[in-house]
Amino acid sequence: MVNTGKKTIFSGVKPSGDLHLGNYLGALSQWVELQDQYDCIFCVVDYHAITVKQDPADLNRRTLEIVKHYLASGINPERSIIFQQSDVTEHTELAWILNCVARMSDLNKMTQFKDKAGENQENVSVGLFDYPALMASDILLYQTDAVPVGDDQVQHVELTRTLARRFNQQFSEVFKIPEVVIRKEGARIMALDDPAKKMSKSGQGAAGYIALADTPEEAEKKIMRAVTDSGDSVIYDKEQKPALANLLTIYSLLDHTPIKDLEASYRGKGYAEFKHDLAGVVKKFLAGYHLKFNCFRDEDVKEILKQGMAKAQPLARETIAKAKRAIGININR
Ligand code: ATP
Ligand code: LTN
Repeated sequence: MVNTGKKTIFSGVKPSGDLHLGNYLGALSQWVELQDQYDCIFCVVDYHAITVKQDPADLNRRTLEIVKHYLASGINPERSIIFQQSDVTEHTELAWILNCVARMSDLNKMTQFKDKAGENQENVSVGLFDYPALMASDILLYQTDAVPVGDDQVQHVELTRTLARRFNQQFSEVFKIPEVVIRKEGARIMALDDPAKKMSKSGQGAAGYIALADTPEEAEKKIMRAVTDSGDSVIYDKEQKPALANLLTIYSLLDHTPIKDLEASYRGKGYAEFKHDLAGVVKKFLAGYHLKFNCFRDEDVKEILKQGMAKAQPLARETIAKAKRAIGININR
């Protein structure tokens, strides 16, 4: 990435499961739009995936698949850097330094750890607990201005800001303080079978999420079976009708139609008609998405990752050198 004077965006996805519509609407589709105004860096964060057990062959395959999702969503590797986290070893190096700045009390506040570890806190990996320090490292290495993520990651970006400020104060001004960017609608797509839970690729049955790899027919069935609320008028009301609000959000984002217009066109019509049409919208979206996804070959993806690494590494090296100098390491060389 040449220095264009534009602000820098950084974000990433873990290669830990099937990507779903929540990932697309909350993250990927937002990234695509940001490419016009920012220098963007999109990472496949494989070291985050191994915080829970992964099958090695699956991890490798999924890493390439995530890149294909980036490309199918519209990320342009000519404009944005796409790379694999483990290819740039400065990520784990800075994570260690940040581990020594982070306090137990910072990490103990992280709700995602509590959700993921559940009752099993003593037996999960230390990596799962410490994961936000690695995420902070990802972001801070690139002097990132803004981090577009879904709502569930906001707390981790806030921690990143805390660690950056603390480091700058304790040593010297090394890191830029990043802002979080979340979309107004779609930052938290909910599970189709339970509107109180976020759509998630792990820890949920397949009925709750539409995988980007689902066939249009599978997706149609999931939409038709999605839970709805009592009543039958198609109105957006997050409190009274959380399931319908979620479906309206999905419809609106995929069809590029404001929710108000959808409410108007379904006035006097029931849920069944609405769901039938939404299923059509989702099917059409997935069919187009699969056509794009299937165009990319593994060889092309590996080349994109190689080029991405070559662009990301010098940026990461510059920051880690500054950070090490600030803490008194490598000062004489
Ligand atoms: P898991 O659900 O297995 O914990 P995840 O989907 O949260 O994983 P990633 O795949 O790394 O984890 O997330 C990629 C991006 O998608 C993140 O920015 C995350 O905030 C966003 N995202 C994940 N789930 C949703 C959702 N239900 N709605 C909106 N955005 C989401
Ligand atoms: N923690 C995120 C993935 C992630 C990320 C990042 C997102 C790792 N490093 C840096 C934005 C910026 C997740 O679980 N979705």
